[in-house]
Amino acid sequence: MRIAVYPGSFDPITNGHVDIIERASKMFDKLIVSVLLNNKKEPMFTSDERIDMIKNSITHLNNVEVDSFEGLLVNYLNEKKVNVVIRGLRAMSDFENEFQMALMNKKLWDDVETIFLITKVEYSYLSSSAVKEVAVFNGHMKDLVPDNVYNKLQKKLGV
Ligand code: COD
Repeated sequence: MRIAVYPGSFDPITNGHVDIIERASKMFDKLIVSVLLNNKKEPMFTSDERIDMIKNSITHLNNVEVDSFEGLLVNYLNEKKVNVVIRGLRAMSDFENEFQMALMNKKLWDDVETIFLITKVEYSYLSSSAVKEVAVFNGHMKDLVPDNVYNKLQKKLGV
């Protein structure tokens, strides 16, 4: 069985993430979307909220599981017996960071392979932080995130 892990902060999941999940789910028998719990970035949403939002955004995909992990990604991959990591690339600015992360993971576990999926043009400007900023200032973000995330953001921010 071909299995891959798509790790991230997903704070919150955006339409850009969903697009990567949909495309990766067609390439593998099973895709595990996994949320980092002990992120050094201070998240807006709790891990349970982030996991729920991902689950609610991918109900149309039956080979995708949602999970979480703490600590090093390679340790988690080892536990799961999965050696393929999916990441998304938007721009050159992503590349540097992603390249470094992929090399570090490979250094820690030589069997790890990272597959980069290029964003769709319409999502190339989209990030969780941009969505949060737009939401805080009550800007239009209905087209940027799944409906359940839009509702959750509105509730959280009281807008
Ligand atoms: N279009 C395409 N791809 C996108 C889009 C978009 N619009 N938005 C985001 N993405 C991609 C990102 O480029 C990224 O590849 C992925 O989706 C997830 O994005 P985020 O922002 O939700 O998650 P990150 O980048 O904060 O996740 C980082 C990890 C948690 C995976 C990483 O920090 C990690 O593995 N930490 C564990 C510690 C570890 O093992 N460290 C060693 C390696 S340095």
